Amino acid sequence: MFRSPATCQKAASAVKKAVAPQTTRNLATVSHVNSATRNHKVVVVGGGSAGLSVSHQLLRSGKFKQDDIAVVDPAEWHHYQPGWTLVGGGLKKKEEFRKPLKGLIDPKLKFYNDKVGTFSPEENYLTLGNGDKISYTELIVAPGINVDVSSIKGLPEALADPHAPVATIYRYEWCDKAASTIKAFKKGQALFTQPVGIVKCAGAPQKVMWLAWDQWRLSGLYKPNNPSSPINITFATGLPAMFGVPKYSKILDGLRQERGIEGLFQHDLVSIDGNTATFARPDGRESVTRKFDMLHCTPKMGPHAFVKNSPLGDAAGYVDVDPATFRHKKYANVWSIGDAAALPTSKTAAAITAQSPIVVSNVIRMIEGQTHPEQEYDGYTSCPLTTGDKQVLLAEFKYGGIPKETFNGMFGIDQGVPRRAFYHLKKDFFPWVYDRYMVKGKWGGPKGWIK
Ligand code: FAD
Ligand code: UQ1
Repeated sequence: MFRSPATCQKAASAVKKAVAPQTTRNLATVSHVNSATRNHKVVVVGGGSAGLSVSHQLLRSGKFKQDDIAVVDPAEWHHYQPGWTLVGGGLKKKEEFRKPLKGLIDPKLKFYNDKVGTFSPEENYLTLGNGDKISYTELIVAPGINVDVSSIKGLPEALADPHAPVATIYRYEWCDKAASTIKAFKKGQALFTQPVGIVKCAGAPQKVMWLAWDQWRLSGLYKPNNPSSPINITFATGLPAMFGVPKYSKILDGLRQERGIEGLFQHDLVSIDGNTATFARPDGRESVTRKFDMLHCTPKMGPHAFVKNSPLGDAAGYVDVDPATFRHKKYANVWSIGDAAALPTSKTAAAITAQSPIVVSNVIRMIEGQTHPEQEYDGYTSCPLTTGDKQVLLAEFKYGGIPKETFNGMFGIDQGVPRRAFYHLKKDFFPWVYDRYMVKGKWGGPKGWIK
């Protein structure tokens, strides 16, 4: 049972002082917030994959009443972003993967359809874009990351030009342009890029390439290792390998070679000018230019400025949390999961299926007067790699890039082998279970449905 908000806040503050002595708490500052509805036990920043999962899992615990939990998000639409790869590959329509955000939020949650402007973690409140202050006992920060199209010179203009054969599945606006560009492409050099640095779902830049490869080879436009092939394909990545986990990287590189796709490693796209792409090289090496006739580009990504410039960000701007418990390293009543969190694992919705129940359990413990989080995260994440030919390699791994394969554990199936069953998981099952269960707080990923 919960105590009254005032008692609860005092108790929570006392225990938090004990565990985070460097944090100055001043609940007097909170009390000047004049509206009771602007005072919540838990405030969740972001109504994306993480924010919706967590806020509904908290609600479903039965421990919260009307407006105890608030969600803050300025968006009109909620997107199932993993679907954008399927759109780029010509398998689905983009409208299938968005829904009005308001309609996904349980009426028992208080929804502020506004952006967070600033955080004041010393004083347990944040401000909205309209200047209102929202105070909290526990704060969960999950606003995702920014896909920075302007990180590549010339890209915004090329994306906006309907005649330029340049697209990206990384933004709703352009994922259907990726599909039409791939479909219309009949001859010449196709270039697919991946930048240095953190991106969401690190496999997606090559997933769309494999789907394009599949279309072109089926229509006879791509012939591997054949000089008469109308289309040639290059994968240019800022990274030194096809994928961050050695087991899967080796298999994917084998596919690349077998299929005659050129690999340019440690090539980081920095600008495009007409049909010329320029790549930065590491260790002071000369930049490289390449001509292309079609480009699928993955922009650089990074933390939102309002997180980066706040007291919550680490040196790189991600929310500075303990990678096992999700508790902020400085502010004991601040938590973060999802893309915005400084977690050394691949940023995916699959990872959020494992993170959400843990942060929910830890936050509830704090609200109930415990001092230490109990549950710990092992870094689980997954990347279902569409490899073409209606197959998917279901990469699943934990911290350290160590494979943690659900179906290998259950049935002894090696998930490094691309399979048709995994293709249907990716194309049909995951979108369905996300929509019906995950955003409602009822899906625990590899652990199945949450009771
Ligand atoms: P998001 O889902 O991005 O949500 C962030 C929310 O925060 C948004 O609603 C936004 O409006 C809100 N917000 C932003 N700024 C503010 C602010 N100032 N105040 C309040 N709210 C704010 N994952 C997989 O598991 N499998 C895949 O196959 C896969 N493929 C992908 C393919 C592509 C092309 C992309 C783009 C992503 C893919 N992902 C995949 C990754 C997955 O979509 C993300 O990891 C996941 O959506 C992250 O969830 P999140 O809640 O942290 O952020
Ligand atoms: C998952 O739960 C999920 O969410 C619905 C995905 O889509 C975004 C995934 O890609 C993956 C891999 C999972 C994990 C679930 C299982 C059963 C492996």
